[in-house]
Amino acid sequence: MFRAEINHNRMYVQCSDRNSKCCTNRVDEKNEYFPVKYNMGSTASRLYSFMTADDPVNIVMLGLDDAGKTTLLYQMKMKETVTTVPTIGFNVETLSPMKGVSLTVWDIGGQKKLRPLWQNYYREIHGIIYVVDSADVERMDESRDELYSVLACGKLVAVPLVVFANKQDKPNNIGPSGVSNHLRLTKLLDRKWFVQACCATDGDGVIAGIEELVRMIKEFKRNKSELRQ
Ligand SMILES: Nc1nc2c(ncn2[C@@H]2O[C@H](COP(=O)(O)OP(=O)(O)OP(=O)(O)O)[C@@H](O)[C@H]2O)c(=O)[nH]1
Ligand SMILES: [Mg+2]
Repeated sequence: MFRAEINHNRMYVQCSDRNSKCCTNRVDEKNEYFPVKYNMGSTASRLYSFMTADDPVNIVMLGLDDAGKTTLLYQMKMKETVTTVPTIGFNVETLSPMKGVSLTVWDIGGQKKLRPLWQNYYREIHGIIYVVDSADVERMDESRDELYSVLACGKLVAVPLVVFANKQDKPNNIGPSGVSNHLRLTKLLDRKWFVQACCATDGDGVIAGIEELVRMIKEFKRNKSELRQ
């Protein structure tokens, strides 16, 4: 858990576990959110603004609680399995999954009471990762409804989507085509999307999904800049 406060145009972030405090320049006049780097619910170790990067690629990672988002984030970042706790707030990491590519990934807590907050992170987003527990058939409809609420947001028009059909190691999983059917992905005609089977705990399928997302984001950015010309 951490607490953030604004004082004299500086942002202070305090972690309850280590009682560490650090600050950065205030970056958002509207107080919408602040780009805080926060590691796995442990230490507010770095603070930075992705807005100042030359060619930022910002990705929001969403999905129901327990889908495996945070596990996936750190598998992407460190190629390791980490022990997670339910995310209250968010984790953010910058990844370099391949040469010349730098992605800022925002992993937002998926508990029901936190989902109304997802929309606070939809600014300047170039890609969406949606994580599904492929073995949680009971909550597949809930997951689909949440996905469609996300995609209905005007700030995410045409933003490419990769659905990670996670937990493929679980014996009762419904596979990527089952996830695709439940989520009715073929109905999505207004954006590029892709379903990737994966296992966040051992890393299977993770890189393949990211490669596909990067390919789609490049196309999305190219189209956007062509439209501006
Ligand atoms: N068997 C299996 N378990 C997984 C996999 N990915 C994640 N888990 C487990 O699922 C549980 C939830 O994982 P998290 O990454 O914390 O889930 P989350 O989506 O971040 O959840 P919230 O932060 O509450 O939104 C943990 O016990 C993980 O170890 C997977 O591929 N296979
Ligand atoms: Mg989490």
